[in-house]
Amino acid sequence: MKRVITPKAPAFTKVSVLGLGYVGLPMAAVMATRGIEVIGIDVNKSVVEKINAGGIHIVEPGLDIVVRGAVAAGNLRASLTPEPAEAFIIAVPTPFKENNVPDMRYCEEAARAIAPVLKAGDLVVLESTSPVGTTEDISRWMAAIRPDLKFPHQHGEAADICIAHSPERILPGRVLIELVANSRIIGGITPKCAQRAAALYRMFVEGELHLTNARTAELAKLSENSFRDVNIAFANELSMVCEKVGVDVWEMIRLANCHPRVNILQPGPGVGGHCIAVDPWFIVHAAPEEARLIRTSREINEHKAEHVVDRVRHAAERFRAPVIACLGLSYKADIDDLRESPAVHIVKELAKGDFQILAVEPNVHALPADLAACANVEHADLDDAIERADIVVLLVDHKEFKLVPKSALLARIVVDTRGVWAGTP
Ligand code: SAJ
Repeated sequence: MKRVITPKAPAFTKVSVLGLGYVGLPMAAVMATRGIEVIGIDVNKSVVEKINAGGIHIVEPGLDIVVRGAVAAGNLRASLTPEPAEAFIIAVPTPFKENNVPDMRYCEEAARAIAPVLKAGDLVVLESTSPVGTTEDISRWMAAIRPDLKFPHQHGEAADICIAHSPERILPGRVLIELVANSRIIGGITPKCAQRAAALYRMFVEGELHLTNARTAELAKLSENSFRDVNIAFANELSMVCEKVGVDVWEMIRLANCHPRVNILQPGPGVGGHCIAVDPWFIVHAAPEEARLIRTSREINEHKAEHVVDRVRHAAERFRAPVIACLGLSYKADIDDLRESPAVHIVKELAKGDFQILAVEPNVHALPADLAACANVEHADLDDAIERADIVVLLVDHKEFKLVPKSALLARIVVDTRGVWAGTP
């Protein structure tokens, strides 16, 4: 008898992504390229319109082509309001409030927005980096709106809805590669929730999927970013020690790293971005007595920006009306993301002084509103800024800045926080 092999039905055919930012938009676009019908939801009307026109609102290598292709193929569209789907991925910001207390308002709003369109059998995945317990909170927030459905925090494996946490791990600048290649942690409120979420990620992730419970997944993500923060704090502390004892920190770290078990990270003007500068506080907030190293590291990294401001102010004392070129505003090289950027903080602090500041940022069209409002801050072109400056402060190691010849810096005081021109007098 001839055996008929029927192709396996895809685990999910329609998925909704809430939050079309640095994480949600690439994720939505990549899923769409795998033939899944993807509806991206965002509260920002101009973002929705831009995506539906095949455009993007962020800078990320290759993303424009993928989004354009997915929209043109009819697999990706954006909307302001959620509609029924088989799976919902929440990728909204999780900032903190005053005193470093986590602000879970966007997650709660997303959960409440999804609840009305949920049906038995649906999956909800929280991707946003969140304090321990948030995935269970999502379940509670939705249960309050949908008493007709059984949720896993109450009904365990008998629940109608599966809910899991799968924290994103993508590195801005390498998003499209890492989204597919990186391994992922998938933490379910129940084992069935984890299995169901794994079936979704298996549709586009080539890296390994590690299944666990939601609370472990939440803390693992916070620990990954805290690990990096602690290690950068070590490098930043060393940079200040080196300044005090008259040693070139870049050469010293390069040599120390020749040891087979030593790998010191690079110092900088502080740590920025929406992840590493924020997430460690979620651990400190949950366990303030215990998380002493994590707290101190955050403090060192925040202090490093103040230290740079002091150095520049000190250098400026030599001039009657100092012109200061500040190179870079984003939180790291070759991206447009200004969130929690130490460079922005440093420029704002310097703007309080009696200086003329020339801010150079090739990845943005205009200065952020609060800097544009400062009468003594000008968005300048690189060559013009260096030409006019008494002091050149290198804040971000953008590729354009690496090409500046040392000869262009002669007769200027250089404060190089990234070691791009290490060895420059
Ligand atoms: N930095 C240094 N020295 C270094 C490395 C970084 O000063 O040696 C600074 C950067 O300039 C930047 C900040 O640290 O201001 C963070 O940059 P990053 O490249 O280390 O990380 P992010 O914030 O862009 O992305 C991180 C990643 N997490 C880890 O590497 C553990 C990424 O995988 C996460 O997905 C992302 O956080 C996130 O969204 O949580």
